Amino acid sequence: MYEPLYKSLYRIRRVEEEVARIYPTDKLKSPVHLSIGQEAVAAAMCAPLDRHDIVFGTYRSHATYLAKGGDLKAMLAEMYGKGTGCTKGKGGSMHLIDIDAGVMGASAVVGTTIANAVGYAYSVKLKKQSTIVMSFFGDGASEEGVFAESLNFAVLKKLPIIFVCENNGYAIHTHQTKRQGLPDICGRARAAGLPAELIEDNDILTMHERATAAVNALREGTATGPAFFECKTYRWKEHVGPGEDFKLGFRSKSEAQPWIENDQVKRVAALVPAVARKQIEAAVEAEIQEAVAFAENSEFPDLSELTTDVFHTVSTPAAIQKAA
Ligand SMILES: Cc1ncc(C[n+]2csc(CCOP(=O)(O)OP(=O)(O)O)c2C)c(N)n1
Ligand SMILES: [Mg+2]
Repeated sequence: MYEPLYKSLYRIRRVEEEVARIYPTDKLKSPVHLSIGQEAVAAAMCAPLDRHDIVFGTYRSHATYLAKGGDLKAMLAEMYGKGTGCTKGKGGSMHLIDIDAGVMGASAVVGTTIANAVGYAYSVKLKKQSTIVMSFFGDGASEEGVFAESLNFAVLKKLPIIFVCENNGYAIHTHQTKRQGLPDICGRARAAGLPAELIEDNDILTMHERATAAVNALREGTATGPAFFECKTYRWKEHVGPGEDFKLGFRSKSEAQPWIENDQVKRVAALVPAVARKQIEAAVEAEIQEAVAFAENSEFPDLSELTTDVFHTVSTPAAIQKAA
């Protein structure tokens, strides 16, 4: 169990470190919301899912995309704005999608994919499929009206969905306690009728154990409706971008320090035998190098792509120029 978990964790951490390294060169054509420090949530919660199961994420979804098996080459090419990217270079980091891997896309609009995930779970139920849907969102998203509406509908219709709130304590620069009169997200889920569990300290092994139990319960039919997890975690980097934000004054490095010391990547690394660990790390490094080269060597989309995948179609370059 520790080896696949370590591979998933290490891969996310190293991909995002590479993204942070490349970002200042301006080769990446997309803003990036990094999950460095938070990888454990996606790695643990996605681990028990099968490839045909479905996840919906947010603009901070590199970790979810990778943990669910999303294609790394298509992800990096997307962030480079290349035509080989997962949305042909049109969406960037905030709109990662890999339908084959069950990654159904993300949105920059906070909270929106919670309802998308519930809608998907409703279709699963109507079609009597065995798919499990997982919805990832932040603590800030739990303040959107769509959160309450979606939870209510999921309970009402007994949908096969697991909600995962990645509670990193902040919505941009504002702490949860400065936004929520009652900072108890699990409490709100329970009020909607869901079984809700709070997992503290970014604890990957507890998350893994609890996610496995919830997924098995849905598969075996011992659970007949949705489940909810609030996973406490911490973002090490700035809200958007590759740097740090401790100088802005809304949080301190000393607040972050215990989370950094409680690094789950290092924790799981120590549980994997050294030989296996080195093999995993070498394989991930090779995959990243190959994916970066793929992204760099790919072409930008053709000009004609400007007018495809849009609601209003203007078909020829001459027509584009005329429209402009
Ligand atoms: C509907 C909507 N309102 C506001 C914003 C601006 N905004 C972007 S990210 C963000 C914070 C969301 O915080 P959280 O859900 O905790 O996610 P995190 O960034 O911490 O992962 C806000 C308010 C937005 N994108 N969409
Ligand atoms: Mg947050």
